[in-house]
Amino acid sequence: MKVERDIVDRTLAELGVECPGPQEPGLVSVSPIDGAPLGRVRMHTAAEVAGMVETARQAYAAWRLVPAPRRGELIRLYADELRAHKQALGRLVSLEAGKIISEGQGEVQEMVDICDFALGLSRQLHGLTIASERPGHRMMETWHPLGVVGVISAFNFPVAVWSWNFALAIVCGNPVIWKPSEKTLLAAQACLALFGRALRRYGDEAPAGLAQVAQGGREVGEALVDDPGVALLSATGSTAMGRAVGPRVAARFGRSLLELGGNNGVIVAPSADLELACRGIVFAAVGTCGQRCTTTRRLIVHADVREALLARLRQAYAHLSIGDPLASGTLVGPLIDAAAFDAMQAALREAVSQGAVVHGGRRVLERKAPKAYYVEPAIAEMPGQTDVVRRETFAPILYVMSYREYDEAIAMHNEVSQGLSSAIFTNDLREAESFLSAAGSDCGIANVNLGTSGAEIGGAFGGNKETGGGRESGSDAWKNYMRRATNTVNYSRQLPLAQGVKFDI
Ligand code: UN1
Repeated sequence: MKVERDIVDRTLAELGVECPGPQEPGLVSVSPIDGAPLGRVRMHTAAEVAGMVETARQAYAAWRLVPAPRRGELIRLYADELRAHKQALGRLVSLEAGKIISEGQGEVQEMVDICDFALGLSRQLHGLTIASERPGHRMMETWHPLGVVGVISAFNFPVAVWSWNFALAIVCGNPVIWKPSEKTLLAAQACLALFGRALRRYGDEAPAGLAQVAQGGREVGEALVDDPGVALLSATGSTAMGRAVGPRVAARFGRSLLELGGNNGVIVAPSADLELACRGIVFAAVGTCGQRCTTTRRLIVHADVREALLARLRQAYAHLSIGDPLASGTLVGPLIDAAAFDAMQAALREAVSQGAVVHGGRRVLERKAPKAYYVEPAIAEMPGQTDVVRRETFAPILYVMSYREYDEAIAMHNEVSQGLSSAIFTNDLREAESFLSAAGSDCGIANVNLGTSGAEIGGAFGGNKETGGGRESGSDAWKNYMRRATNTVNYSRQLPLAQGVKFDI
């Protein structure tokens, strides 16, 4: 299997991505499809990041004064570029992250959707008016732009998650500095290039430095984390990364928005439509080769329907087409790299040592693609929720446990330390409502009769517990990117004090 150079060159040219000359310090982007280099980007130093923060601070001073609906217009123009180049950008996502074409395109659609949402929001950045206890007084809250936003994103959603942050940050009046994953460097350059085209159409109102990309390794990320000029640091990645980033940003009283690991469970009740459940589970368990933070990793199935469901799942798994994500008909592309493959194999060995019966999980296509890592998605039948099940392994492993009583299923579901997404398949109204209730799923996302992945942008996205608590994308997530002021106006001729305090001078 080999990525054709011609496709790469055409894609990069259409998107306006220019690779630096060989004399410049660079980072190489490698395709997980065949393990071969796709291109280079210029690498930045920590000192350069400090310069970017300074540029962004100046941009903020000007951009915050542009009326929000005018800021929205810039995002509208950006969405035009994304619509026009959806095929090419989606293909680049597939080339760099290894997702199948439909999922690559879907990711760009997610960008378009959040831009549309942000555009509407640019006329809706509203605060409350609040009844004052004092006569002749009015109280209200106002939302102001926050400042420079830093975004650290992961390889698995190389463009969508950044754009959730970017589109909202821009309409909220903030410039963004983006440190993409070192595995998806070119997709970030492409987003920047397309935004550059939108800026040219927008005209002079936009200051320089609204969107900057800082390419590099850990030191570049740390420069953003530690710079007091970065008002909000939004980071997506592992719980380990969040554990390092969160306290450092908090130490300088910065704001952080963390979207960390998930260990998403699905409960399948005896009344469930098993056909629907099977389809929902397979997409969520093997889509993006198990490398979404919303991937279904745990299946908690009622003992009475366990065999029937497992038979369907095994049948579906046996017919999955695994291979070149650019080829039509493929459902499962490669893992991102050798380390991901090693982690998957280690988890499967550990599962076996903890009593698992494993189906699938082997490497395939090794002869055709010796430097790439294609795997059969695995189903691991577990004796219970053992240690390996409680950990997030970023690979297509579906751990299966059974239950007898509904309460037991909920307890098992909520027992893990992560809390991103969850689902129940049931036709029992009481179970469905209970799952969504205060005593039900403890996750940030809880679904009934659909899978754990593939959320729409209109809702708030994020999770609880070790998932970090942040909420991005829809609903009122925009408030992360603004600072709130409570304002009281006295339009009387008296000066009554609140709480009835007397202070006569
Ligand atoms: C992620 O994996 O970091 O809900 C984001 C989903 C996508 C976003 C996933 N809309 O699966």
